[in-house]
Amino acid sequence: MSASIDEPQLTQPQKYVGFDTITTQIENRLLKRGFQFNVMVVGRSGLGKSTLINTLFSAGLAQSTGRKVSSEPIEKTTEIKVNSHSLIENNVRLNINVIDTPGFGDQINNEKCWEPLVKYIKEQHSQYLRKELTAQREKFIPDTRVHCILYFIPPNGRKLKQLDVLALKKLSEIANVVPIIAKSDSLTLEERADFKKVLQNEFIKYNFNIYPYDSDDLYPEEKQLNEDIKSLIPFAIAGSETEVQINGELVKGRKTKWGAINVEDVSQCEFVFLRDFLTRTHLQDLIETTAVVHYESFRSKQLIALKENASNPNRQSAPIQSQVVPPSTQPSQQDLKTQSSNGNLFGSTR
Ligand SMILES: Nc1nc2c(ncn2[C@@H]2O[C@H](COP(=O)(O)OP(=O)(O)O)[C@@H](O)[C@H]2O)c(=O)[nH]1
Ligand SMILES: [Mg+2]
Repeated sequence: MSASIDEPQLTQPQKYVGFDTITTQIENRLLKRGFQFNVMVVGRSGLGKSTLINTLFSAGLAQSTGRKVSSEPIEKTTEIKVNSHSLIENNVRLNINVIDTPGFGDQINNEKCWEPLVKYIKEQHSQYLRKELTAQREKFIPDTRVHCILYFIPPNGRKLKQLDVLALKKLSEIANVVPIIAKSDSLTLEERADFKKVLQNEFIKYNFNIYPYDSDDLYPEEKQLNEDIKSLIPFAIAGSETEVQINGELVKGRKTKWGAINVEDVSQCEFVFLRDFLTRTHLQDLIETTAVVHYESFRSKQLIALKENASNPNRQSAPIQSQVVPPSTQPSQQDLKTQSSNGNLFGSTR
């Protein structure tokens, strides 16, 4: 027999009790722990991926790992390189993993060059799930799940190439994808607006699941903000790690024979809109959406497969193949034990 519980009555305590400090208590605990943000940059070499990451976080987080001269050999496959950093602003510590993908789209035959990326993303979900399911789980499971993918589109004014269509489709099914027009300083404002329309139509045509998503949980003003952001996507950005003098002021910018561009001037490019979106309005939402939408969908598929396997022992999923494990996430002895005792149940990356 289950007890029925009445609707709670709203009561104001007669004197101050102090439970309203719970928000400060939560804040203090969170501050002690710090925050983790994992961002993946995807796009062909030389599109300014490393430069943008450094411009975004105003720090040297990413080295230019692309080819410097044409005589350097091209990577044979898409590689995955993870760089970890801790940034402090006031008393907030943000741990950032930058996941770079050199070699993406640089081959003569780029067929399936997104596969290592899809595999990496699923691998992080799988690792998290294994840790969650151990008998003695850690109090805080280190989070290596990819919270945001910045997808760089070349500024050529044309429709999407087949490679971009397929990569955007696959990636947006499993992670928060934010497409951007790279090096937009090479376009006039008119060309930029036309190109943005072309791409927005392409996104509709191919029905990409582009972040941010609609949700009934949002307040009207949050819905409005998301609509405004959707009309800006893909952000036409320019990045620069160097400071230049414009009108007597030192600013992050690029100087050419024809003039100078201040990347933080919204009349010249949309870098500031992207930065505000990623850091000031949607940082927490990117992290949360990864957990409650993308990871949750992976988790439920895996657990359903596990149940099916248990009821039908002849059906087996593929064994796990760890292709890339960032240094900070090497599985512990405990994990390895769990992995082998669980057999191959969580390895399927369907
Ligand atoms: N015009 C222009 N050049 C850029 C921009 N961002 C980066 N670059 C330049 O493009 C080259 C490649 O940049 P890098 O960040 O290493 O590209 P990655 O290979 O995608 O990581 C460097 O010479 C950068 O200075 C940009 O927004 N506009
Ligand atoms: Mg680079």
